[in-house]
Amino acid sequence: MFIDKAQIFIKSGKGGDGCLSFHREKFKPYGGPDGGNGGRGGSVVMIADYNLTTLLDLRKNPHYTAKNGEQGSGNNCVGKSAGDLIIKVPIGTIVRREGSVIADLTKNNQTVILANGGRGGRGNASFKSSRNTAPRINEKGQPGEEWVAELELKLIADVGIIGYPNAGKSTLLSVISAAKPKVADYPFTTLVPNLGVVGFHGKSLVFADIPGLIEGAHQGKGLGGEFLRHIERTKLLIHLIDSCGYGQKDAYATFLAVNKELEQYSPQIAFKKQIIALNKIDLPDSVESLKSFKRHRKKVFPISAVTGKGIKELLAEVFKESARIKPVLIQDDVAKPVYYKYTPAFEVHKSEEGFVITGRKVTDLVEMTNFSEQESVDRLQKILKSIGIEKSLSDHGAVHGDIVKVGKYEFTYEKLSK
Ligand SMILES: Nc1nc2c(ncn2[C@@H]2O[C@H](COP(=O)(O)OP(=O)(O)OP(=O)(O)O)[C@@H](O)[C@H]2O)c(=O)[nH]1
Ligand SMILES: [Mg+2]
Repeated sequence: MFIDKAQIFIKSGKGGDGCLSFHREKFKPYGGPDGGNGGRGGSVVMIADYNLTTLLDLRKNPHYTAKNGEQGSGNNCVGKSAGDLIIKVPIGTIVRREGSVIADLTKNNQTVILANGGRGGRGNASFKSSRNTAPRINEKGQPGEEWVAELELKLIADVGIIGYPNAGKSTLLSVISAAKPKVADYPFTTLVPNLGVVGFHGKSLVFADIPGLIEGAHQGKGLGGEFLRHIERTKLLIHLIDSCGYGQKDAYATFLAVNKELEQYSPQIAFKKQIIALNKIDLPDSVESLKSFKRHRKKVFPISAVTGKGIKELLAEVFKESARIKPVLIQDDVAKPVYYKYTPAFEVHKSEEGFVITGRKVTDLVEMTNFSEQESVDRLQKILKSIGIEKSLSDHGAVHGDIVKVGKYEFTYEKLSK
C-alpha cells in the first residue's frame, strides 16, 4: 500500500550512569577513586533507502526508542554505549518538527540524526583533582530526547507522466522501464504513483506515472489531484494524450482540461515544461485526430506505447530537455527554512505551588545528579548558583521555604550564603 504521510514518536537512549567507587586492595587502604563513566545512549537516525517506496511500515509501527547506555563500574570500567536506532525511509521523505522542515532526504543513504543519545554520566574517577583526591561525585546519564516527527513522502522523479485517465500512461512507463504498473482498459486503473528508471544512451532518469487527471481534480475529484504533489519535484512533464479523446472530449479538449487543473492546483506545476505526446497512433482514427491537434499545437510527438512507434524520438527529446533544466526545489520547503530557536539555559516561571524552572541544560543537570551523595548535591548547587538560577529566583520573588520544581524533582528554596 502506498502511504505518503506518517507520524512517529522518537526517543533517544539515556546515557549510562557514572559509577562511584574506590579502589580496594589488601595493604592499600587509600586506593583512589576508580568509578568509570557510563556509556552513551543510542541516537535515533533516519536513512533514505531506495528499496522503500511507502511510509506504510512507519505508520504501522510509530514508536522508535533507542537503547540506553550501560552504567560504568569500578576499576575504571566504562559502560557500554548503545547502538543507534536506524529508521529507514523512502527517498523523498521530508521530516518536520512542529511544522518546520528539519530534513529532506533526497538521495539514497542520506542520513540525519533525529535525536542524539544522552551522554554517559561521569564516574567519580573523572572528578579527581589535586584538591579533591577522593571525590564522592558521580553523574547519572543524560536523558534522551523525545519528540514527534511528522513525515511526508514526496516522490523524487525527474519526469512526470500526466494526462487524462486511460491515455496509456502506465503502458508507456511499462515499456520504457522495468516497472510493472497495472494497465487496463478503464479509467482510474492507477491508484497510486508508480516509479520507473528509464535508461537512454547511457543516461538514466526516474519517471513517475500518476493517476489520471479529470476536471475538478484540484478539488478532489478522481484520484489524480491528491497525487499531484508527487510531481512537484520533477523537472518536466510528459503530457500524454489519447488520440481518440475521452468520452465526448476530443484529444485537444482533454489537453486543455488537464492544464486547467494544473493551473488551479499549483502554478509551480503548471509552469513546468511539457512535452506533448499523442498516444495510440496505431489506431485508425488517430490520423485525423493528430492532424486536428496539430492545428492547435505544432510540436507533438505521435507515439504508440503498444507498438513502440515514436517512443525513441520522445525519449530523445525528454533526455535533451531534462539536461537543460535545473533540479527543482520545493517552494514549501524553501519558504520554511529551519531556524534553531534560541533557547536560554533556563527559565523561571511562577506557578501556584511555587516556581518551575525549565530549560534542557538545567533539567539534565538535575536529572544527572546523584542525590544520595552530599558532595554531588553540593556540586549541583554550586553550578546552579554560577549560572544565575538563585539570583533569578530571588528576582522573581522567591523567599526561603518556597517550592522549586525542576523536571520531576522538587526542591525547597533556601538562600545560600554568598
Ligand atoms: N491501441 C493502443 N492501446 C493502448 C496504447 N497504449 C495504451 N493502450 C491501452 O489503453 C488502455 C489504458 O492504458 P493504461 O496504461 O492503463 O492507461 P493510464 O493512462 O495509465 O490510465 P489510468 O491509470 O486509468 O489513468 C489499456 O487498455 C491499454 O492497453 C496504444 O499505444 N495503442
Ligand atoms: Mg495508469
